[in-house]
Amino acid sequence: MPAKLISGTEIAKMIREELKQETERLKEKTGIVPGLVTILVGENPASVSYVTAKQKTSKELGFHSIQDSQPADIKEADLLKLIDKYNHDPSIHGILVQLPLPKHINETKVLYAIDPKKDVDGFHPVNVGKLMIGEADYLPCTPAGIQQLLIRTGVKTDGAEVVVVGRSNIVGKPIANILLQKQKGANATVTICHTGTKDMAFHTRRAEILIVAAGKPNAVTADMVKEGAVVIDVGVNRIGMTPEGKAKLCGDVDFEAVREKAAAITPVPGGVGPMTITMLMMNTVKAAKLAAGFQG
Ligand code: L34
Repeated sequence: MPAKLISGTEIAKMIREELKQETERLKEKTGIVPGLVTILVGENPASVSYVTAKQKTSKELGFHSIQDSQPADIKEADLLKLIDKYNHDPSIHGILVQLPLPKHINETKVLYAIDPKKDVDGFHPVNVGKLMIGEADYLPCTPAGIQQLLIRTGVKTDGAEVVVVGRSNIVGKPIANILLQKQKGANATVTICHTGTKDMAFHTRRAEILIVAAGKPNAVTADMVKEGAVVIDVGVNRIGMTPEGKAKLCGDVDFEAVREKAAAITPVPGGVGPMTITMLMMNTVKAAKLAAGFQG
């Protein structure tokens, strides 16, 4: 029997409905409107598409939202100044600088410049450290979205064998850390595979939950997957254009073949992507609540 599809689109919709109500309640009780600025440097088509979706969603939820687009040749110092302006703007609770940045800009420096209280991406070293010790205020959006997908589809992580393919700072390392915590929706045995791994299939075949963030199509094929596994495909690869001029997307997993073997699988598009955007909204509501000292 082919795998059950885990619809990120559907689950994201449910969470956004909850967030919309939370935003209204916050406004009612405190007069505070969650404020989000998305900073986009240059015009990378994928980044433009993601940031546009983030803006659209934040408006739908009733946020105060600002799109700040900057030219690809902006000086690093000017970008840092811009961030500092938003650090001091009380109407803004969340600051997102879309990655990747142009090569002449030091990404680490930029991430350090964001006030950790407004770091709704969870990329500032203070927040990365807090995650490591199980004290995170903001979980990075893609990993947080993956955890929500597992929780809300009733996939048991407690004691599960989880294998993560990929060790990036924005997906691989944080999702491993999240699922490792002695907490609800976590407490898994986690293995991380990467380009230095000797026998990738040896590890992936043991996975009850397989999370793939390798950044290339067909990084995981059916022979690498255990019968009955839950497969989360984080990849978003642009592999051409549809006749209508839209980007054709595929994940990192050989979807059709793996679907015959897995118990459940996320599609691309419509899997992890929409969850990433929704978790940004969740973090922004949380940032506004923390700023307001609002517990409800
Ligand atoms: N600072 N940079 C920062 N924060 C992030 O959380 C991100 N990421 C990643 C790239 N850079 C970032 C995103 O926003 C990846 N990412 C992201 C966001 C949304 C989607 C995919 C990746 C998404 O919505 N994907 C849709 C398809 C969208 C399309 O047609 O292009 C999907 O259904 O998978």
